[in-house]
Amino acid sequence: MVITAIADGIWRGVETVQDTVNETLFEPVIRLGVTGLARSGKTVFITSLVANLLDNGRMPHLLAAAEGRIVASFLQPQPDDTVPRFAYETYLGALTSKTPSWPDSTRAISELRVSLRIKPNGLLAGLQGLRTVHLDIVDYPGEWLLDLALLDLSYAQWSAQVLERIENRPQAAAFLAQAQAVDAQAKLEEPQAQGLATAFAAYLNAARDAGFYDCTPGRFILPGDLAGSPVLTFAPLPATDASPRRSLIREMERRFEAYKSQVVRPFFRDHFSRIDRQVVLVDALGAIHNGPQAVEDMRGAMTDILSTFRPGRNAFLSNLLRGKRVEKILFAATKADHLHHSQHPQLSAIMQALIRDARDRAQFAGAKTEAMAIASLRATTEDTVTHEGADLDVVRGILESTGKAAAFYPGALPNDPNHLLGPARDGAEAWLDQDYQVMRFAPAPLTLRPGDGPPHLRLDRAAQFLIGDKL
Ligand SMILES: Nc1nc2c(ncn2[C@@H]2O[C@H](COP(=O)(O)OP(=O)(O)OP(=O)(O)O)[C@@H](O)[C@H]2O)c(=O)[nH]1
Ligand SMILES: [Mg+2]
Repeated sequence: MVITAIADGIWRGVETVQDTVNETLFEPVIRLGVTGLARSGKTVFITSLVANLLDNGRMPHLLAAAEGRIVASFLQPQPDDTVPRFAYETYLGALTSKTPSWPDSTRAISELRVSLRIKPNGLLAGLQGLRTVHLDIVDYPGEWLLDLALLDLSYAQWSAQVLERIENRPQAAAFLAQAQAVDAQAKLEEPQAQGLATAFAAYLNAARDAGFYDCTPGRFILPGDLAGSPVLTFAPLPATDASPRRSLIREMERRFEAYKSQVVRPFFRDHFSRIDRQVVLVDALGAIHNGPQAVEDMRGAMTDILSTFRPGRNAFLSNLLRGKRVEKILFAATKADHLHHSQHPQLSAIMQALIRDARDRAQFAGAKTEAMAIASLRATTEDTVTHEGADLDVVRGILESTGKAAAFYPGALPNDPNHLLGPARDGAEAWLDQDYQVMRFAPAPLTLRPGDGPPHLRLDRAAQFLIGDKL
């Protein structure tokens, strides 16, 4: 018995060594980060991407798929044991059931590994056998990226910045009144700290709903399992001359530092720093519908997100990355199936103008960036109707609110993106000559041919940009 156990132990050891050698030498791993602000379409994107990699009949612009070189693709256990698994089967189930529905909102990080068996191409095609490429997809909230800026600030600096920024925002009135009323130098009373933190979180949520993106600390909006813990029980307070021991302000400062070291840094260290390719999803049509202010905010968010990927942006991060950097970043406007394809070039042009601007402002150099308009899961069909004597390009779908079929025309996007971005930059209150509508369509019931994934728009081009060169 003992001998078997030893032999078994040795055998395992050998196996493990072999596995690691195999993995690093012959089985490349691509870590693809998928992020975006709340409701931007991350969960639907990953679900449809994976379904379309497993059945790649609808991926003609992913070259390896078009050339028939993806011989097999399958889901595998992910490498990280402590990160929740992306609930692929549940989400796909919801999207493809008889009465399809969109997946529920997700609030934290999750991960999924898809492995692809690939036939090599080019000169080596005849000489080499099949290769395995692992794609580790990591879904995380874009709000967490914006926390990077906090690392450079002391509690006093952060408080001053936030209080100035929110001074005139109606959503912040209740919190500000509370913050002015407390005696920050008095001894800490926990209910008071909790009251301030709750009011501050309520402000952040209201601001986010009003379309502001600068709603950090990110975990106040997406607390996950940290809800109620001291690292989330702080708020900005006006500066005081002194901060006596055990005072409210001293404790707030301590918790702010704890948030940085125990929440922000671990995320960047354990997850962000390992990403090779990144897609940032943007609900551009939603922002355009909300008006110039929301578009300007979206531009700001894209600049801030891009600047987190700038090597040297932050000492902590440069040290962590030590020269490793994200190689490709795709900004994708999602839900393009709300537009007839005759308007897709305009939406793409708006995204391209936004990222050019974000690159300039973030002084971004390095990773290859690209912008496009996609629909992860196409919920509409196209039609042309006659309206007041003229042809109008519309999309048709089932409205989520009523369950009824409807034709929808969102408004004409300008050919020159500056006609939208200019007024947004100049602080216009409303669009001058257009209103842009949005509608929520339910996912359409699907009948898929064998080998086909769910219908989409340009998901294959997105995949080609992100991982095509590694297949
Ligand atoms: N028509 C259409 N709607 C989409 C598409 N992708 C997402 N949506 C809509 O956008 C909503 C949000 O999509 P999710 O994928 O859940 O977004 P998320 O970024 O994961 O959201 P959170 O988990 O809340 O951060 C969905 O419920 C749909 O209403 C798409 O390709 N087409
Ligand atoms: Mg989600």
